[in-house]
Amino acid sequence: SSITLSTYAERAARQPNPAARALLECMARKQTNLSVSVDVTSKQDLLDVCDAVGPNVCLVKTHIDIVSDFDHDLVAQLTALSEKHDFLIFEDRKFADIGNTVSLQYSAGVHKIASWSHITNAHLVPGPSVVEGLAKVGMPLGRGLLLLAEMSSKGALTKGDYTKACVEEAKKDTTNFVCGFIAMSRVDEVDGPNTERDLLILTPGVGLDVKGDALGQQYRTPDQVINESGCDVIIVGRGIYGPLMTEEGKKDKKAAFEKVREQGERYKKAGWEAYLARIGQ
Ligand code: 5FU
Repeated sequence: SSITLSTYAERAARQPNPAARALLECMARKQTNLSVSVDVTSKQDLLDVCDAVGPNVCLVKTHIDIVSDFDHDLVAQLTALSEKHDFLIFEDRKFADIGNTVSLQYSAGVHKIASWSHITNAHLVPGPSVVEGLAKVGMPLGRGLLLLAEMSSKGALTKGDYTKACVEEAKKDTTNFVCGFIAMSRVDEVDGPNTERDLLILTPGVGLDVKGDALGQQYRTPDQVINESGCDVIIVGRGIYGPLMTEEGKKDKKAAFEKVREQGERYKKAGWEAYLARIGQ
C-alpha cells in the first residue's frame, strides 16, 4: 500500500498533526523507529534509562503513575533530555472515561500530562466523547492522540468490530487530533489501501529474545512488526531496560546501564533494517 511503501520523511511532509509530524521527522533524521518504554519506578532510573538510550530512540514512552518519587523536577529533566537527545514523549495513560473526566485527568492532577507529553492514548470504550474531551485540552497544545485499536496481551478484547470502530473514528476526525493507533497490524488498511489519512501505528509487544512473560504479554520481533505487519514504531520495554532488573544489574548499575545502551542500539538497528526491507531499500 502507499503508506507502508512511503518513507518516514515523505509521510512527515504530508502529516497534518504537529506531534505526529515531529515524530516522523525525528524518525527520519535519527534513522530510528524505536520507542523505549521506560517502566521503572524510580525517578533517577527513569532519567538514566532515557539518557542511556536517548541517542537511539525517536520516542520515550512513560507510565508516569508508577514513579514512586514523582515530582515536577522529573518532568523538567525528562523534557531537557528530550531536547538533548532529540526524542518525543508519549505518556501511555490509556484514558477511558467520559469526556469531562478525561479532560481533567489529562490537564490537571499531580501529573498534568498534557503540559509535557507530546502524544498520549485512549480507549474508545466510552465512545467518541473521550476523544472530544482530550482534544479540548490537547489540540491547543499541538498534541496527538492514539486510539488503542489492538492490544498485545493474550485474550485481548480489542478485535473485530471494536478495532474497526477505532479506525472509523480516527478516519472521520477532521481535526487531525487523532494521529494513529496502538495496534499489532495495519488496522487502517484491512479493507484496502488507506488513501484518506496517514495514521501512525505504534506497536508494543516487541522482543528479540523471549516470546512472552508470565502475565499474558506476547512478543514479536521488529521484523514481524515493521516489515511483515506494516507497523511504524516498535515499542520495547524490558527487552531494553531488563538488565537493570536483575540481581547482577542491581549490584553493578554502571555495567547494567551499559547493557541497556547496547540493547537500545540493537533494537534500533533491527527496527531500521526491517523498515528498509519494507520500503525496498
Ligand atoms: F497498549 C499496550 C499493549 O497493548 N501492550 C503493551 O505492552 C501497551 N503496552 C505497554 O507497552 C505496556 O504497558 C508496557 O509499558 C509496554 C510493554 O513493555 P514490555 O516490557 O516490552 O513488555
